[in-house]
Amino acid sequence: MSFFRILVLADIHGNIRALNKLISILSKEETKIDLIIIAGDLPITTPIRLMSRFILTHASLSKRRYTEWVYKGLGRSKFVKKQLKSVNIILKSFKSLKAPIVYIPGNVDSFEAQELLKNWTDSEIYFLDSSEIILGQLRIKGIGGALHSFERSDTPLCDMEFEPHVFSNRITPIMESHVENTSLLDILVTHEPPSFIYHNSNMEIKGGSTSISNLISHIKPNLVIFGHYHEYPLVKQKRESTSYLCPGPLACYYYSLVEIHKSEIEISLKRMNAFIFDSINIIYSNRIHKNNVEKFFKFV
Ligand SMILES: [Mn+2]
Repeated sequence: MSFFRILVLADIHGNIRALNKLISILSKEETKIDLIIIAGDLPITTPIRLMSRFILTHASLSKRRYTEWVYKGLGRSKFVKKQLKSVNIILKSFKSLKAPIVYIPGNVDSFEAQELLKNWTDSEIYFLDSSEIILGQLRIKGIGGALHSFERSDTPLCDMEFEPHVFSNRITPIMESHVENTSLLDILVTHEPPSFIYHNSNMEIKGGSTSISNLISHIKPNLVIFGHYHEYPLVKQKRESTSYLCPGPLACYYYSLVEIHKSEIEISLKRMNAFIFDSINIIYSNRIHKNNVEKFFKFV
């Protein structure tokens, strides 16, 4: 493999307009993609009609109560239908890039949406969750799901949110089965980030998983890819040790390209202009920090 280009995405959240725009940009530029890696949260989570229905019947716009209603309550069957429909449309759109997809599930992926992704036969998809795959020179390990946020609720609400000890158990098989092989480029893909602290003049946020950080110190991958925290699209590129990439949410028109030349990795973060009336972008974009994230973001 002399030159290899990977399109890296995360947190699509059903934004088909952003995906179609990306596909048309790549084809206009004649940017050939050899592999697509998606770090979770592909299905839609905020279908406008379902959200309106929730607001009408509950007279509230509480994120916690909406999440509970669609995963554990009466909204579930309609929500799952919307998720399946969005997965179908998105996977069909990806086909025009003619590249295999490596997918790991995010916290919002319902069990049903994951089954659809796992059993998809119309194009080449490798579904990784506490498992690995070797594709040419690349060895990719994937861990799906995310840590449950105690600030939001007492118990996990989404299908793929886990208490810390459960999440850590999901990582153990990857930790124990790892065998060093210097002829392969190791990529670790997770939805949850490794343990971090984000600190600027206005705030200090701690997040991520110490179990993922421990895994990274054990396997020393060449590249770690994660998503979930839409706030911090970032690249920390290192020549001799592990590089980190959070491509940012495609829901908000972020994506990333990773180019591998021999064993050199070159990462670039990209952002497209969003459509003005894109409700999915509007819902998520207020969370994004735009100024110099790398400077304030540290892995701990
Ligand atoms: Mn997520």
